[in-house]
Amino acid sequence: MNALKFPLPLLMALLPFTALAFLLTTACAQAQVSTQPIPCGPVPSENQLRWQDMEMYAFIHYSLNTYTDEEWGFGNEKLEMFNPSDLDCRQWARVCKQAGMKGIIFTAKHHCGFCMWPSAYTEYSVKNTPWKNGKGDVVRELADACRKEGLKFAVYLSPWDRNHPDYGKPEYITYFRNQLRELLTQYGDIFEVWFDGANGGDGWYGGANETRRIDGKTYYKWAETFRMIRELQPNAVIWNDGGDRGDLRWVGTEAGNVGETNWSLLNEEGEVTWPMLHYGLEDGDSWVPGETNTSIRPGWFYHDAENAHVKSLSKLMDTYYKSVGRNSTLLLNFPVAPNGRIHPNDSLRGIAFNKMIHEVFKDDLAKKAKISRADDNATFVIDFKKPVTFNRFVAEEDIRYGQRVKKFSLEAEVDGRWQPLKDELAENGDGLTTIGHRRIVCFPRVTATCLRFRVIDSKCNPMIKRTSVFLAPELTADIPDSGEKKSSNLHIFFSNSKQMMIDYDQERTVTAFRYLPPQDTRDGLITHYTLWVSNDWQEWRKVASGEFSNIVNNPIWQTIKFPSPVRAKILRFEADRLAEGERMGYEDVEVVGE
Ligand code: FUL
Repeated sequence: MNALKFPLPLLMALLPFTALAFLLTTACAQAQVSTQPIPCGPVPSENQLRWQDMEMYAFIHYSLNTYTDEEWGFGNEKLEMFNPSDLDCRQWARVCKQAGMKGIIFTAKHHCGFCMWPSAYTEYSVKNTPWKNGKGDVVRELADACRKEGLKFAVYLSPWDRNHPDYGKPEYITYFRNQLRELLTQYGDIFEVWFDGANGGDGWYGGANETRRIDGKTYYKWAETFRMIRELQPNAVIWNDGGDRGDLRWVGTEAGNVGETNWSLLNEEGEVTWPMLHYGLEDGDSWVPGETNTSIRPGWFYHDAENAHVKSLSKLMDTYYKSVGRNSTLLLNFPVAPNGRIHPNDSLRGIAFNKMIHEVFKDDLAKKAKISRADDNATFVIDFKKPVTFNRFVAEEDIRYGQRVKKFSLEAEVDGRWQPLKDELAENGDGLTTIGHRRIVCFPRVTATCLRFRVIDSKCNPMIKRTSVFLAPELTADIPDSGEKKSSNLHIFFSNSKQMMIDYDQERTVTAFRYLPPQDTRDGLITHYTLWVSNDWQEWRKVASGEFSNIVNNPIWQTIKFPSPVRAKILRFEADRLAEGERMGYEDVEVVGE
């Protein structure tokens, strides 16, 4: 038997589970069975391994923004607004569970500073709202609901606080840690702590109403805060998007995908650039796996206007393949509606998503096949014995010993001839790079008698834990909703680099203006705007001005609703601030009328 020429660790590395089980029963294998494989480069901690196995968990965004129709609150929103008629954390937990989520991360405090629990350190919390006469605690209700539904619970605590007077001063860090201590000591086990790096500068700040910029790397003194987390919640993983490296990394986009090449590594020190976030760092010195966060609808918070834009099933499946299927986890957001419940459009779609995942992966076609290792060291041949139709291939590395595989190939034997398969979701080449915890390769249906999986390049000997093959049902293509151009009937021109004129022939009643920013660049992306209307090009009336919150990370359609409908023939859209560059950019605009 060929295999006996190799030491056991190497053999374990090369063989799939089924073959391994066979090998371990042979006399030769028994003699060496206690030998531990040697790790290859950085390896995950127990916490990171447990976290990675969760695969999918939910975000829940709910705060005062839910009542102002905003994505980022300014910090002076009225507490009276928080009085949900039907708040039901059990419903959130049930929906998330049925959607296949293993836990929930809750926005205990978003950037507006409003605390969803009665913190002892601020008056800006549920305790001063009419909801339950100030006796309520959303964090408690959700933590309890999660436990009842068998879900894990975690918290999002925004470092940026647009309400707090001390934000920007050293005193604020004490406040922030006091709040974190409350969350880490009063609500049972927390599986993850989420610190958002966003800071748009301006805020209410106790009435100062000004712009406060901080250095995210030094201001929050993360090392000390991390020590506190390790002590109070030793099993929690830390997600940190600014400053010191946490246990997990952002994947550089909120669109719901990580690179098809995805190393769970980064360097402990030094600058982290966008490609490092998106693809990891092949030679990184630390294990920092990527978490793919995205929302089930365009925004993170609930907006009535998005009820028809909940992501389609095929979009969600695409997200799954580009996150869990690319060695990442999926953190999928469900916003809570003003009544205090997850909207039925989101819950039904979430549940359908989970059903579809089960449908796709219910029958491993490789189970009935004969899996053998060919003469080459890292080649697996899955012999179905008869023609079998499939379109998904899954490989998993035993990441306890590091992430090893750099490149692999897949070939199907059709009518006696081997033909290469390529990842149809790949951005580059054939897309067959890196495996990690789980790699799902999607390709058009093929009917073949054999499938050949070959590790072409690997850091150390590959340790493949499992290989499987599936036939996913075809999903019909989506009709784009917000993707189509809306501006076709408008005359648009620029009177200068930061001023767009929109003329629509005749006077109309206008209720809103919508802006879709450039999609692949920050250059020209408008963060602050002013909007004017006119009927004659002479007299201009200002109808709105403000900020497009979170537009840089999530460049979705932005809607400026007018305080009351206006009659106008021309709109003037001014860019007061750009994320980058000198010239305003747009992908599309829309004038909404009666
Ligand atoms: C972003 C925030 O600014 C958004 O509001 C949201 O919370 C998202 C998850 O992270 O950076």
